[in-house]
Amino acid sequence: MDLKLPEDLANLSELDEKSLLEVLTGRFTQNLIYTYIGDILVAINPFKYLSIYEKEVSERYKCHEKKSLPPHIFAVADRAYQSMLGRLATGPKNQCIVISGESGAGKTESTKLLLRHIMELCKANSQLEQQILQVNPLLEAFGNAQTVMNDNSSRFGKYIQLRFQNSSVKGAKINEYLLEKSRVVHQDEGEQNFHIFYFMLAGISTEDKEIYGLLDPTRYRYLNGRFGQEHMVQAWRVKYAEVCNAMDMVGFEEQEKVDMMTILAGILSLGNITFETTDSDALKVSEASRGWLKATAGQFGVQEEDLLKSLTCTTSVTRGEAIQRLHNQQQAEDARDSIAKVAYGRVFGWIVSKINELLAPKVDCDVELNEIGILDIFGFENFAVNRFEQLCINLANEQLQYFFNHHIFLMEQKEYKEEGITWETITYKDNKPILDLFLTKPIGILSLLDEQSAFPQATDRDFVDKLNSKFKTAPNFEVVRNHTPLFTIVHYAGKVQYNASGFLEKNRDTIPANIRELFINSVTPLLSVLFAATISRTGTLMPRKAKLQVADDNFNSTRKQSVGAQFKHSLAVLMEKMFAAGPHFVRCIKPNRSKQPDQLDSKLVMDQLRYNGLMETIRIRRDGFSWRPAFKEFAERYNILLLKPDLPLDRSSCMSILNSTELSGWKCGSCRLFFKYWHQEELARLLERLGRAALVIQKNYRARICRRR
Ligand code: AD9
Ligand code: MG
Repeated sequence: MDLKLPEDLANLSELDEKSLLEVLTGRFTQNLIYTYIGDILVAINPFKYLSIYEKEVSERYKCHEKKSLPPHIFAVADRAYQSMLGRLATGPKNQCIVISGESGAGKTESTKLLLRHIMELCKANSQLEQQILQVNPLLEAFGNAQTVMNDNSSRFGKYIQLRFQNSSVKGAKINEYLLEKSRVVHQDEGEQNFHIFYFMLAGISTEDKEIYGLLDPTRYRYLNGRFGQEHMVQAWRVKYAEVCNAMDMVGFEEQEKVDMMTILAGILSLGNITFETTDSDALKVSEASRGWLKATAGQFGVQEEDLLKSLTCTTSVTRGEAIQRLHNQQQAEDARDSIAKVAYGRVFGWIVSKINELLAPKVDCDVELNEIGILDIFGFENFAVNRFEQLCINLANEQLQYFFNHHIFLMEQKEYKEEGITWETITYKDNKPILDLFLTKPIGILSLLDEQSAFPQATDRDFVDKLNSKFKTAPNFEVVRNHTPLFTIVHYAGKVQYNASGFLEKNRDTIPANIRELFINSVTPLLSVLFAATISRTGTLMPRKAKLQVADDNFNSTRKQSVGAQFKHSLAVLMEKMFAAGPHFVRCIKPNRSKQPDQLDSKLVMDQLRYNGLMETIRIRRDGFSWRPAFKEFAERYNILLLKPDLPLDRSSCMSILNSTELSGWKCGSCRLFFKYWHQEELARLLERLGRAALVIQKNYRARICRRR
């Protein structure tokens, strides 16, 4: 190992931005994309295949000592797994691996590698292992798309929870967050619709194409009338076969697959329906798209007149009387697009709940299961135009950064203070004020948005005016003077200007009653189930007993929560779970914006190091004590080192234990001990040595007994 290129940045003798960048660049040019900061892994996206993920490598990283092998993503998986089994140290059994980084930095690829290695570690039975591994290609096909930042960008967030009974995996559960449904009907320049549409059109057989009523891909408006060049089509064809295979492996039934594809075909046809006004000012489906109307009705399994009605008018019930209001052209187009979005969103939600059903652990309910969760969300985004989706995505990233800061800086330094450890406080960029700006009640951005969404007459402009008047002096908010409703937020990762057009509508996300009714009456079984049932918070489908509700999406509540409120709630639930688990961090770095191998743009990388607070992280890992067990916790586990299991669980026992070892550099506070991150491994080694010695003694003892006989 080149001494100037340490594997652990916490060992850097000179700590400044320049030397930090030099080390990371030096390592990157030698294809060393992984570097530690103590127990945290920094990963730079290589944008090329590296032969560091083979089976032999994975073997070497099983139950290894951290210092004995170069930094690797497999080592993080190993550490999480060993911690869950209580082999490494004291602390909670449940673990979470938090992967962060901007769009295209490598989070999803890291997630897949982590999953793969954990499956290797627990020697999962082959069927369950395959099912779990096949979840990713399936979710990616339906939930990822090409954006200007990443050709395989996750357009939803996910938390994968692997459930274990002792050391063996018993099942998995996925929570998904905020699929970007608007992509189904609109994509910005240089972007695409969800992968599955292209995979399907490229891979489907001529026969099935006819059955589903699919036509030439370039005819579809929702795909912008474009398809790929031959080499892309080839690759999509392979992907389609993979998706079909994944569905089979996970356990989807044939009819369900057929229904799913038919609904997708229906969405594409629906997008081609256009409207025109007649001489008498009435609205009708344009002559050219009558065929599309017929096709859509067939694919959705609904009556053509019913579909037409739900596109061209709204029915509302006032005092028991149904009143019909005719749409104008814009309203009809909006109705068409909302049908497409809601149908796609429901299919996606259904896939996730189906996966959860199929992968639910099959164990008795009194069996204790432990968990390793892997969080892979959509990375921080800053596009030419940033909409409601970007606001939610960036809020999720703020929340993650806060989680990181809280663990690494806040809790640690608070304990030094409480326990009287001499310590020079390390300051870090606290993003709590930005989180408060979003989440505070009653005047956070999301509450204001809900307040405005509740007024039917309110406009996006009104919302921005409210923001401007409430937050004009807030440090992370900037007023934009423009006739478009714009505002700027200074995020931890940089300034983002948001365009609030469509915010209220997206936040309300209502489905008109007649659209729901249309689908409930569909003869396509899956469609009618999707709309007759609602997907519960636990992800399973629940039959709906109540009569039609005017609006609802994912939750089984009589009053619909707004999208913002739901997202806020699911983030809070997620955080609660994560705060109770042992955390492991992977910080992904994007080396260049052009997605090229072997290119590192120093400014881009430096920006990420700065906003991630990497310098401060190195300092705290170098000088700080990341493992801080209470006396009782420590003595309980390690008094065996003195071969006196009955020692009292107090400070003096801890001192006796520690003085019997050669460990140095630890400190003792008033109620707990303070250790460097590497002490955990040294103690684990001592325990192991003791275990081995005990085995030898046992063996000799048995041999003696046998001889005596
Ligand atoms: V987003 O927030 O979902 O838009 P991610 O998930 O951070 O983003 P992703 O993992 O999708 O990024 O990585 C982007 C691309 O970088 C991948 O499609 C690969 O082509 C490439 N990549 C990332 N990590 C690796 C790796 N370890 N080895 C090789 C990689 N290529
Ligand atoms: Mg991703």
